[in-house]
Amino acid sequence: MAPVLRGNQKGRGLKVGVVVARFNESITTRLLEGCEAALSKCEVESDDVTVASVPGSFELPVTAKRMAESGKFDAVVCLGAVIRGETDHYEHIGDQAARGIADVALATGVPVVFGVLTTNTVEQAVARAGGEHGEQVESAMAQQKPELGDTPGDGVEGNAGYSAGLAAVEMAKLLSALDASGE
Ligand code: INI
Repeated sequence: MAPVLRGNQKGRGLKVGVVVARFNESITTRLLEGCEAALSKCEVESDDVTVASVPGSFELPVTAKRMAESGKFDAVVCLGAVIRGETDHYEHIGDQAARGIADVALATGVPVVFGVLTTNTVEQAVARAGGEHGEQVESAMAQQKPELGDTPGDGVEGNAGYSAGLAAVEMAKLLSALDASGE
């Protein structure tokens, strides 16, 4: 069998940009906490993390694009919460955010992670941001450092920001391993 290249969660030295939407801020703040907890577990230095705040999820792609094009970041994480109950244009905002984020990753070659919740209700969004009291983030922080081969979401599936942080590190490491393969 051919060897399988896979990223890992050893994030020391990586530079990560995070864009977080303020719309539904009580939820996106939890996502940001989860993301920062994951990056810290991966030993990404806090000085190597740049966080940009934007009004809503619609503004995530253009900001992620500016970060990705700067050449300063190994990965970019986009965090937002689009909730159906609160808007008629839920579909437009969710779709444009998803399409825009995918476009930025493909156009720049920088991994751009989709940490945007799209839910029918506030309760569902709260649950996917770590639950009422953020227990999942706290328990994530108490865990051992992730092992090589952990899957994004392991241990703290309840916080999509945590999963997004792990995915950013894994993808940055995979793409650099691909660049180095065959050298
Ligand atoms: N932005 C969100 O991130 N989530 C939402 O649920 C939402 N709703 O419901 O409208 C939302 N709207 C704001 C939008 O992202 C832009 O900030 C705004 O349209 C200005 O461009």
